[in-house]
Amino acid sequence: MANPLFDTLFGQHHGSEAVFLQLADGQTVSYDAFLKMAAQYAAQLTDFGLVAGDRVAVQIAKSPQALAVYAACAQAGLVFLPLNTAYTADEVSYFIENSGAGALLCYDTKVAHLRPVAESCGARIETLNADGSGSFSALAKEQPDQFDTVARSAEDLAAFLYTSGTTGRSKGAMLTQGNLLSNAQALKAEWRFTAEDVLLHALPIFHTHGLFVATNITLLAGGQMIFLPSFKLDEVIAQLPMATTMMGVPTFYTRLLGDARFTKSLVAHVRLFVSGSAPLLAETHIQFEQRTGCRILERYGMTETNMNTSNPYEGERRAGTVGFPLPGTEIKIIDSISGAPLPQGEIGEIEVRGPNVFKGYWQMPEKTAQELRSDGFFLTGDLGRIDPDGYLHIVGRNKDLIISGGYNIYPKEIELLLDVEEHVLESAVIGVPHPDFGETVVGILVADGTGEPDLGAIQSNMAKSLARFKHPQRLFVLPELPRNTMGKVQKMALRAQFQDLFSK
Ligand code: MLC
Ligand code: AMP
Repeated sequence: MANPLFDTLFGQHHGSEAVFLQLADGQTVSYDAFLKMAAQYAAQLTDFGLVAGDRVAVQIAKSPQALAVYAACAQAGLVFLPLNTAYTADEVSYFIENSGAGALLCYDTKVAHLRPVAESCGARIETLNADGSGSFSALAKEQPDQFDTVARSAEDLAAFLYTSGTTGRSKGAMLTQGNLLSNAQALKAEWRFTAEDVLLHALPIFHTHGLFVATNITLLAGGQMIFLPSFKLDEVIAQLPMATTMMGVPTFYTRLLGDARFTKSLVAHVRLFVSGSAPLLAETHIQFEQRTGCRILERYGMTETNMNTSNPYEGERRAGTVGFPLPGTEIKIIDSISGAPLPQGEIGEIEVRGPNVFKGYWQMPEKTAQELRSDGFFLTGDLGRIDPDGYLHIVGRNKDLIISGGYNIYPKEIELLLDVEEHVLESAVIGVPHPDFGETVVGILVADGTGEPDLGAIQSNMAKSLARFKHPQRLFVLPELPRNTMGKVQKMALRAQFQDLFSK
């Protein structure tokens, strides 16, 4: 096959008048119209001088046009690099520099901030706004709506997704065409997706969940998506009666359960609800079944690995577990110090191997070697155990990571900024339970003895560098941080101290 990802997901729909996207305002986009737009975008990106393997960074709102840029990259053999729309110009600058992107697409409102960095890196910068307007789409309109698909192999790169690290520096996870395609094929079969399916899509499309899991499966099956710009409760409730499937992070489901309009009859046509990206409380799973008669299907994945495990479509969906390895994927539970596999039932670090596992971190061979073993197993940093029936339970994390509303936040990145604030000697950032987001960010500061840290000024400084969802919701000053005999900060003790801060 000339280009496995494009041909299998997109190319199969050439000429099809079937609906691909239903928008909130009632408009629809057919597969054919979508592919014509993608062909124009592919031609335009190629006209910028980009060639196969070049990176295209995008920080744009969720829209059919934004999704067409993904399709265009696949068709032109370019590497799609989507960025969270909440990232500040500082954050985006790092991704552009680090990836060596050849082009950056952003909103009209951000172009002035981002132009200097794009130009200093030699990246072409154009705009694409939420309504589809912008300099990029204006140029692309002049292009032919047919494009000769660029030949690629399953081993070639299709996307870079940046994931933060415990050192505070983000790493570009390199995903191949084969990674994405094999995972979409496994999930389509496991979750029984067909052309009859209508997926309610309210996730962002700059992460694995909304971009690959939801979109690639729908494309493969030839189904439709109700494509909402974001998760807004009223809109989701209005659209649910038209859907057959929905995917979301746990916050989606707890918010739905908090609304009296969310009833069994509202979701009578929905055959499948999928949850992932963060732990779904067993309590939410049970309440959901009591309210709707449906059992949420929980699965487990990562940016680096796509999806690894899933509860069964048929058979028991066990609350508090993430099910079984997907076909072709292997899971091992190991002792994180010795690396030796542990006996069944014991808690250890989860390792995963399979066609879904990424190629490594962009230009970080040492980091790659630490996490991706030579035998192909990837160290997830998650702690788990396998029960006697083979279900994987995720019991914690071996990595210092907070997951807030499905977004990953690495404390180190925030601590590095807090540590250089005036009158701050040191800091520790922790995740504490939060009724809406699952976990949220709290910063603990120790003063340096020269004066009191100004918490208001510190919060505004955070806003200059960090996306809003990473900002500490609360800051506290303590006389000292709890440490063990080795001098290591005891975050467990801090989490215990602040665990009830946001309790209902
Ligand atoms: C928004 N805000 C958040 C937040 N999202 N704060 C903490 N955590 C979050 N996740 C802040 C905003 O900055 C704003 O702050 C306020 O909340 C309201 O903003 P909003 O835009 O109205 O947010 P809301 O609609 O409430 O969004 C919450 C959400 C959204 C849960 C719907 O975050 C979301 O769609 N999350 C999904 C993330 C996801 O797709 N993860 C998949 C990763 S892939 P203020 O103070 O200005 O009001 C992955 C692999 C795998 O993990 O296994 O899937
Ligand atoms: P990301 O790097 O954003 O892809 O986030 C991946 C991390 O999300 C994993 O390493 C897990 O810690 C977490 N995660 C994903 N799915 C689940 C789940 N179903 N239950 C618990 N944690 C999950």
